[in-house]
Amino acid sequence: MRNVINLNKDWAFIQQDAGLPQVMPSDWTKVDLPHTWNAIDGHDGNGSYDRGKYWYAKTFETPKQPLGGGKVFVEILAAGQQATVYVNGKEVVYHEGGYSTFRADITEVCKEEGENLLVVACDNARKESVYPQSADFTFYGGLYRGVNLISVPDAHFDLEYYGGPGIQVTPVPCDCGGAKFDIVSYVKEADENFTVLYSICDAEGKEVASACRPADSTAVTVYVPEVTKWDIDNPYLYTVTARLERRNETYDEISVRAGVRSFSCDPNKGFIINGVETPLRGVSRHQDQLYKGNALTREDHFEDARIIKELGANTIRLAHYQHSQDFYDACDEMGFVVWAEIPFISVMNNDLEAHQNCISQLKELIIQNYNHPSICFWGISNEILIGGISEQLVENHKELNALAKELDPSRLTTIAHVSMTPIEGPMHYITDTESYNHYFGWYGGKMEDNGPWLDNFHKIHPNICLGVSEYGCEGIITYHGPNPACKDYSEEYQALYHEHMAKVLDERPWIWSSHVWNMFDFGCAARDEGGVAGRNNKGLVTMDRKIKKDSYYIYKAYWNKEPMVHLCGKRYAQRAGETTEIRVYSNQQTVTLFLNGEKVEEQTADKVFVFTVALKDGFNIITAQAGDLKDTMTLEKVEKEPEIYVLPEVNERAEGVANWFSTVGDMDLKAPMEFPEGMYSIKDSMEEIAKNPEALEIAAKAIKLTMNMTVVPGQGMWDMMKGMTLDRIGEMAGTLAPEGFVESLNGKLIKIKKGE
Ligand code: GCB
Repeated sequence: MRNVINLNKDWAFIQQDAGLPQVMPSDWTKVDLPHTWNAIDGHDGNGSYDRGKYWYAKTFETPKQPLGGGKVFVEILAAGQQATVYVNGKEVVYHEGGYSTFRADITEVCKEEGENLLVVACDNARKESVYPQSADFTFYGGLYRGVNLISVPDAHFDLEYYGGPGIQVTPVPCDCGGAKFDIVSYVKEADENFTVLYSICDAEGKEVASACRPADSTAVTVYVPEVTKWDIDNPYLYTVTARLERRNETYDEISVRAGVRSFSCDPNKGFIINGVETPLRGVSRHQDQLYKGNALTREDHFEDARIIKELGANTIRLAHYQHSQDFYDACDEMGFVVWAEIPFISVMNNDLEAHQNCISQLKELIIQNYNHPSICFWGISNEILIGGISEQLVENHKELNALAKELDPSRLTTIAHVSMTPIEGPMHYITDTESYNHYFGWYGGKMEDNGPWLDNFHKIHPNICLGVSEYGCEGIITYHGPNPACKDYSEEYQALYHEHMAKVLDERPWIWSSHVWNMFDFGCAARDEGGVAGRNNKGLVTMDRKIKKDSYYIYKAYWNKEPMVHLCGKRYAQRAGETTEIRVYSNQQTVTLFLNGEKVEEQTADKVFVFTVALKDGFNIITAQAGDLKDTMTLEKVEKEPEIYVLPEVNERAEGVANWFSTVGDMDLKAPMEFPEGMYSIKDSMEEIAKNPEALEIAAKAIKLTMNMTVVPGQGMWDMMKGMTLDRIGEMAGTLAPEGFVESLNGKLIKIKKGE
């Protein structure tokens, strides 16, 4: 029989490229898995993190099959980002891609008696041909999901095909109330005496159907006369077990869970599950937590899923790579519709090898996760036009899409376009559904631009199923003020932005899915924004999972049917001024506000209730009440609000923009821009501009002043930015660049000669 032995305990680790040890090293650090060496520096704000080739070692005894013979595999659940595995000094597998499972047959190199030495060299240094290369998150290194040994008899279900489970189950509901389960399993080294027995059990463990097939022809359709469907509110799971039998003995056994559901997308009706139109409204998630990095336990994954469930979301985009089986399990069990994707992101590398890496990561994603009923969409790329478009890029997308459809005709494909992807062009109609990442109201533009943009696209492309794959803005719970504005990083602006977006999306059920960027703040070592370096702070919840920001509750009011009332501004606790605004989010019709026990007002509204109150000197108790529900906070009236409420940079940048214009001189900012030959201009890429220190200084200053991004060649977000031209960056900045700003930038650049 199969024996799976967990090897997570008692590893030796060294954060040096120490080379292959011949014996178990005694002077390395003792660690248990899951483990990453970037748990701290991956988001500590230091500007960089350790990317290198580091070594793990562990001893194990060769597991034995009762009848002798058999095979032994090592299973690495993921290794960031490239890994070479050795057993007793011999290389057994090299794997590229930091997010998928891989295995190696180590039977021949294991010892008959005594201990074997397993060594893994993990490497998260940049490798041009392995995705991701440039992206807004930390590429953690290490054995961060764990390692197993698997011992099987000679005849067994396949373990070597792209790290898959050896069985593929496709449940298809029938109109009659039953379902057919198309099942195929992959058997290795079985002779004519072997058969495969299939058994389908319901959620209570009762067998509801079975089948038997010869081991050399395992495909079968099994019919279950009455089924309970897998749905968002009732994620009902069947278990399908395959047993490899020889006479009266089970040689190998595997089980997977399966859910019976039908789904589709329609450009006008949005997402439909089991015949019911159900707009998908939810969040994106990265797989890391504060000071744990991506070395998360099954409990950590389930806890994240529970927080998302409490929000009331019905979908999760698992960005930007394959996540842990634990998380897909949680989604199967809790009823989320999942968008799973590969890290083909930001900038395409033209090398054939890089394309092959995309292909192998897509194969692994689909083959390893095929059976999860929560997954309905395969995402083939994210914001890939940041690096510009080419015929090859379009071809590669077509190839990836065709591959996804070939491996899995039962699901839909999708793509996350970067905001400036032209509305017309070759990137459309490749995948079954499409989505845009839009940050109007944060990086550029106004939040009010979102609705009209979506309506316009829908009008131009009435046949495209359109979703919003990302939208969001930073919210840092220290910053507050009475007049929240874009780029002030305040908790209040983030909440206002999401109030707007929640409504825009609620009013457009034809949008097949929307995903807030992001559910949780996450690690991005290169970032330095809003006074919190090393992280992306667009989460609705902080990276330590301790604080739900006000923006979390607006979605709870929209999406979670359980009655709730939430007072905003609890952390904006010391307030100045004659009056102050109190916002309340609730899914109840009527909310009453009390100040120090006295009723202020009763309001009837839809989700957002806004009251104006005059605080008394000193402490004030504010209570919001909706039916039996209450929420309370204490606010202090002060002469002057604390300085820490305002990020110093916010004022400095406003002054900086004004000064910028004062140095423009008598340039006519309304005249058409000129682009003289041999001179720099906004049409140049950042890489070109970086060749001239003067041009770079001007460009970097403009980007800092408008978008608050720090540009230093070779550092931080440089990889993502270097291919972009300044006019595209100007487009991104939108209204953050005041009128005449881009013209004045061009005016400054065209005075600088190229090649000097
Ligand atoms: C995006 C990217 C995502 C970033 C996000 C941001 O569009 O897809 O990886 O983290 O923007 O916050 O800028």
